[in-house]
Order: sequence, then C-alpha cells, then structure tokens
Amino acid sequence: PAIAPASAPVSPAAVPQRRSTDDPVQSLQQAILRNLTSALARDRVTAKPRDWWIATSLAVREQILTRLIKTQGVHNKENVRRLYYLSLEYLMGRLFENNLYNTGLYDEARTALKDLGVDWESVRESEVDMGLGNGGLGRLAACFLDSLATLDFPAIGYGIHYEFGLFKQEFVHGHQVEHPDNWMIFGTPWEVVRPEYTTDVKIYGRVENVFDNNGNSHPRWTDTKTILGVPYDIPIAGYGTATVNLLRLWASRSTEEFDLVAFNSGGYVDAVREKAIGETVSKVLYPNDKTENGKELRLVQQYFFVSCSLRDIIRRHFRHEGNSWENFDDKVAVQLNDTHPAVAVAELLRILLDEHNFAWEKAWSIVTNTFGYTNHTLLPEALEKWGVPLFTRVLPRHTQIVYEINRRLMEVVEAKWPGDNKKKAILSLVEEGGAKAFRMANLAVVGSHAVNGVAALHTELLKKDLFPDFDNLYPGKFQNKTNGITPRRWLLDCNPRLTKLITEKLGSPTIWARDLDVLRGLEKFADDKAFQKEFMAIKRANKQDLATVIKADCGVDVSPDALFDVQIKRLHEYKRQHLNLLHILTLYRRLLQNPSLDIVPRVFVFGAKAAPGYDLAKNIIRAINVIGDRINKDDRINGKLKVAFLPNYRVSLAEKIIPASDLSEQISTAGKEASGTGNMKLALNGSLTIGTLDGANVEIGEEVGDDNIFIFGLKVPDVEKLDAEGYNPWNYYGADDELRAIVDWLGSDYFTPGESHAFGALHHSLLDGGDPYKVLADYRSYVQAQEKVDAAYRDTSRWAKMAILNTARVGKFSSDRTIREYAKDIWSLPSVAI
Ligand code: B1N
Repeated sequence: PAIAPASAPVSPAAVPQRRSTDDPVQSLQQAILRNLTSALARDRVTAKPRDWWIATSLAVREQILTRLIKTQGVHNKENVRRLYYLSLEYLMGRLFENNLYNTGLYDEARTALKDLGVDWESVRESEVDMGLGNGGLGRLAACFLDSLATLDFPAIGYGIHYEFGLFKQEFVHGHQVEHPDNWMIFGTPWEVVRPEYTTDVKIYGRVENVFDNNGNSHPRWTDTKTILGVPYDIPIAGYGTATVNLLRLWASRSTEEFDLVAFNSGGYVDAVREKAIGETVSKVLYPNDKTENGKELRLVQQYFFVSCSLRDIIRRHFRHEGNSWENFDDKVAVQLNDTHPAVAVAELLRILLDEHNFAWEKAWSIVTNTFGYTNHTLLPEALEKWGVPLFTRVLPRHTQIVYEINRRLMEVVEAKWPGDNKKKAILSLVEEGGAKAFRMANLAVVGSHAVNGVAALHTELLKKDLFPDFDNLYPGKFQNKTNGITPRRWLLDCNPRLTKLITEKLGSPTIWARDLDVLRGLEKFADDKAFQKEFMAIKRANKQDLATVIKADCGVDVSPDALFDVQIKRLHEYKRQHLNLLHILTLYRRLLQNPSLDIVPRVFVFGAKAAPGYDLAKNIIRAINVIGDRINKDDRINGKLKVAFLPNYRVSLAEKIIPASDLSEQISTAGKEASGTGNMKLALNGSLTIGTLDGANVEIGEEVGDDNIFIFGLKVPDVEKLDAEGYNPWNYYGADDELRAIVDWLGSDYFTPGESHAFGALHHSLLDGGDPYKVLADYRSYVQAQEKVDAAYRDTSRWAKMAILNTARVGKFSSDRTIREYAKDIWSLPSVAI
C-alpha cells in the first residue's frame, strides 16, 4: 500500500544548524527532508511525528538497501551455501531504532532530527510493532535473523506477510477483549514489494494416473486451484558488519481474472468478491500459542508459504550456471521452525519425483540432506496432526507421498524390530484408531538429517519421552541447541543507561555486543560499592520510566522504590500466572491480618495475551485484574502491594518492562517449558530469576551460580512421580491452612460481590485431581522462595551484587552462540565477509 501522510502538523520546525557538506549528519538530514517531500508530500512545518518516522526510515533504508544489493551481489557471485529459515511466525517488533543501531547510524539520526527540532521519543513511538508472531517461537526467529546477519551468514528467512498480526488486547472490566491489528494499513517504510518474483501455488484438485510411451503409469496432480504468492522483502542489517540479509514474506493474491460473463451481466461486484478469496490465505495470523485446531485455512497457509519458498529457493539455485540438482544440498540448507512448515518435506519430494523424474532413493537423499527440524514443545496438544481426509482434499498428491514415506519407514522399523507392531504404531506417520491423522512431528523427524531441542533439559526429554524409538533408530540425529536472544535489541537498544555504564567499564559495544562473554569482565565490579550504586541507580531510573508507562496504561501509581516483580509471557496454565496470583493473595491476606507487617513493598507487573478461545486463560486474566484492582485501591495496606497488568503485551512493551525488572518470574511446571527466552532477556538486564528447574532456567542457574537465583518447586522426576502415583491437590489443600484460606477466598465472591463463581474455572482447575500443572503442589515452596527474595532485597548491597553477576554471567544466552552452533553442527554453513 502507498504510504499515507499523517493528518496534521505538530510543531513549528527549528532552524537546522549549518553543517559542512561531507558531514554524515547533514547528508542524512537532506535525505530525510527529501523523503518528507517525495514520499509524504510534507514540509518541515506540516510534518507530524509519524511523517518524520517514515522519512527518517526511508533515508536509512536507502543506505541499508545499498548494502543489501552489495551483500546479495557477493552471495550470488560466490555461489555461496545459504541457510533458509522457514517460519510461520516472525515477531520483529519495531525496526526503527534497531536498524539505526545495527547500521551505526543512530547518533547521526538523533542529531539530524534534533537539529530539525523534532522530538525523538514521539518519532520512535509512532512506529507500530510488526507483530507477526505469538510469542517465544516467533521472537526466536527474529533474534536468529539478527544474529545470522551479524555473524555474516548468508541466510534468508521465509514467512507469511499477514495483513493482520497478533490481535491487540484491551481490558474491559478486567476481561480481555481482542481487536484486529491492522499493522500496515498505512504502509511500512521497511518493506519492498517484489512483483517480479511472484509465484504460482497449486492446491486442491485430484490425482490421476497417466501412462508414458513405455506403458508405465505416473501420477498427475490435476484440476488444481492456483493462488499467487507475492513477496515482500524486509532487509535485515547485521550489527557492526556490512552484511544485510533478507526476510521474504509472501502475500497471497487471487488469480481468478474478472469473470467476463459475470462482469458483463452486471455481476462486477460478485466477480471482485470472488477474487478476494485468494487474498484471505495471508489475511491473519492464527492467535494460538500451542493448541492446534486442525483448521483448513491454517493448512493452506502452511502449504502456501512452503510452496512459494521452495520455488524461490530452487529458482535462486538454478540461476547460477554451474548449479544442478547434484549440488542442491551443497548449496541449500533449510531449517523448519517447528512442524508448521513440515509439509515442505513432502513438497520438495513431490517436485523431485513428479517434476524432475527422480528415482525415490535419490530424491529422498536430497530431501533429508536439505532439512533440519527444531522442536519447540513437548505438550501433546501442540503436536500438529492433520486429519487425513482434510489433508487429502487440500493436497491429494502429498497424501500419496506421505503414505509412501511411511511405507518405507515401516520397512525399516520391521527390519530393526521384526514383528513388533507396537513400535510400528508409535513410529508411524499415520495415527490409526479412530480418525486417521498425519503426525507432522514424525514426518519432520524422518525427513530431516538433524532434529534439535531448544534447551538441554528439553532435548533430554525429547529423546527420552517424545521420541525414544526414533532416537534409537537414528543415533546422533537428535541434538541440543539452547536458545538465545540478540543482545542488540535486548540490551543495547532497550537499556541505553546500562549500555552506557557497561561501555564505560568494558569499552565499545561493537566489542561486547558482538561477543557477550566479554560481560564477564563486570564480575570484578560486583563487590565494588560505587559500581553497585551506579548499577542500582540505573535500575531505579528504568523503574521510574516504567512507572510512567504503568500510570498511563493502567492508571496505577507505583513507586520506583518497590521491588518490581515481573511476569511477562503468553497466558497459559503451564506457565502458572495463577501460582503468582496465589502468592499475591497470600501477601495481601497477611497484610490485612497484620497491617504493620514488615514486607518489602512490591509492584507485580504482568503482561500476557490469552488465545481468544482459551477460556481458562481468560479467567486467570480477569482474576488478576479484578483482585489487583481491589489491592491497588485498598488503603489499609499502605501501598505495600500494587498490581499492574499492562494491556497489549508486545515486543515494544517488553523493551520498556525488562530493563525495569528486579525479579523475573519463570515458574512453569518442571518439564513443560521447552526453553523460555524472556528468562534470558530479564537476567541479562540484571533481574534475578525466581524459577523452577525447567527449560533454560536450569542452564541460567548453572551460569549465574546457585547464590544468584531463587530455585524452588518440583523437579521433573518429582512431577513424573506424582503423575505415576496420581496427583491429589486436596492433600496440599488439607495440609496447609494458609493455602486453604487463599484458595477458598478465590472461590468466594469476595472480589466480585454479587457475582458468585466469577473465578470458578480457575478455582476448579486448582483442585482438580487432573491438574497437570500441579499448582498447589508447588505453592508452599514458591512462597518460601519469595520470602528469601524479600530478605535478599532488604540487603541492598547483596542484591546489587546478585543483579550485577546476572548481567555479567549470561553471555552464553546470546543468540550469536546459538547460531554459531547451528551453523557448525546442523547447517555446515560458512560465513561470508562482505
Ligand atoms: O518456543 C520458544 C521456547 O522458548 C518456549 O519455551 C516454547 O514454549 C515456544 C504452536 C508454538 N513452543 N511451541 C510454540 C507456537 C505457535 C504455535 O502455533 C506452538 N511456541 C513454543 C522458542 O523455542
């Protein structure tokens, strides 16, 4: 879409300072003013913040695109091996400041706008987040793109150009209400549409058999419908390097030309409406994190973007004269971000078999050499399955191919475990018994040369519990790649005060933000009182900034001297926001019983979206909001507790919360959180973890040391034991008076006078013997760990030391380390200096 100018002027522009012509600030300023005129039809007097944002972005984009052309030129000329990352989600957030930092143009841009009298904050805040993802999985993809470019790895990300990203969240009387996120309605300066690479996608139809001259029969996929994929490219600039890679997102378009008969008979509107159906494929991101629902449109989305991407990869490969199918897997590595793009295994095989007449064995070897698969969850409800009838209707030829992969797999299983039908049932790509379904995880495992989990514990459980027989069948295929986060966005960009302090001590961020282990150099200041003071002063200033946001967004007054206790992540039972709520209720009850009780004042900060159809998660949101509101307004407790549930949690909000956090809540039931990445962002910004031994918390504990983390609760073997014995929440309820009082309180209408059972769903889930998340079992241990937090926070110097050591010791969790490991162990990917 065209870029629309904003509607009214802000303030009269200042007179720009005179600068010499070779001054980079001046040339950037000229580019900004030129774009203001040529793209927005504005001048300095009439421009609004959004106009300045676009004009500045376009000016910076000119330089980034120049580097993009250079980078792609080198990659093409040298016929490099590339990594293609296939992901249905990219949670990019805002690109403005990130692109400025990464390209080294930040200071110039700030000065240029300052000289023009433009307020920086208002410009930055006018950018809408690019929210094309649900949570950790989508944000991981975005961090990976940043690291790939920073480390000079030739890489292209492929995904869908959703017209609507993750819904916007509002609270009405404490209830979550969803609104569409029409993020690019007025265009975005960061993307370039590439109509010349538009790709046809065939779908639906049927398979017929045709005979060749030798009388051999071949399947032919026919009577298909065609959708067009139009690519939108977003440049990805590395930090402190010349490399600019690409994120290519496909938008769907209809091919149905105007039906002339309908048109001439006055059916013009109907003809155009028909055309719009092809455009629905890329309309909206599915807002489910984990739960799958087998919707046809979701399968069509998956196939659509996989098909476009593989076509594009193949086109790029064959553009080079010396290339052929013989060296395809030398030049192409494809990573599947969970099973969402797993249909790619069948699609590449189909292309090789049906379009290029390969024999099965050769085609299969190209396919398995090409793909790697990352598993992000063990939760059974998230393991994708497609009903065979639906799959067959959408992709009839792929159904045949999946069955043939399975037939051959069953031969291998038979050879290894002769006569063992149980093994066959477990390993089969087809779930039998009841409605038949394809198991996409099994397809991804079989079709890839490497499968990885996302944290050490997760990978262990992946091998032990989810895929023990595959691990046995394919020794060495399963590996661990512990997640990471980009230190550029999650320290350099979001926490300028801490960045400044670190830079004073350790030198330029061009060193430490490209090699995060350098932060170990801060360890020697951990006991230094002056440094501790500076470190905590920065934390306080960041808390002051967040207090302003909390006031604006929640209407709640909070003090920056309170302990900021933060839980920010998707709302899910396994993440146990309701365990946090039980602790809040515990403190509130203690204070009501003894108003002079000496506790460290706390601000409980929440940010979380619930999947729109997840009623229990929405009930938890309402409970936190309603109870929080009561606490915030209760004068009896002297402001010692405050609860702020910030609406519409998203990347740009995370960037404001994380630098201001004292305590990081990572309290999932052991064995349920594959890794977590918010845990890493918070620790890096000097927030101490209170957490279970789950996901990457285990490794964070190993890095920061037992004294600098608050670990509590059941461990994986304890959870397994409880499951085996049969978990009974009533045992905990009966044995703990305080817990019982809290749970009863929650079940009463105390917080919702006149409305009984307002939190009935939540209350019931806690006492249900089937509660797989065992909230009550971990309650007492959690409360005790929180008491240790309280004690530690009172000792300002001790707390400062712990916080400093967290920042100093989490270098391992840079996504640069993660990407280097993938490049070496899975992709065999050399870096290419530009
Ligand atoms: O992936 C993150 C991990 O850090 C988290 O622990 C993990 O929960 C998250 C279906 C998912 N796993 N599975 C999903 C997302 C969308 C969807 O439609 C599943 N997200 C995760 C990064 O490894």
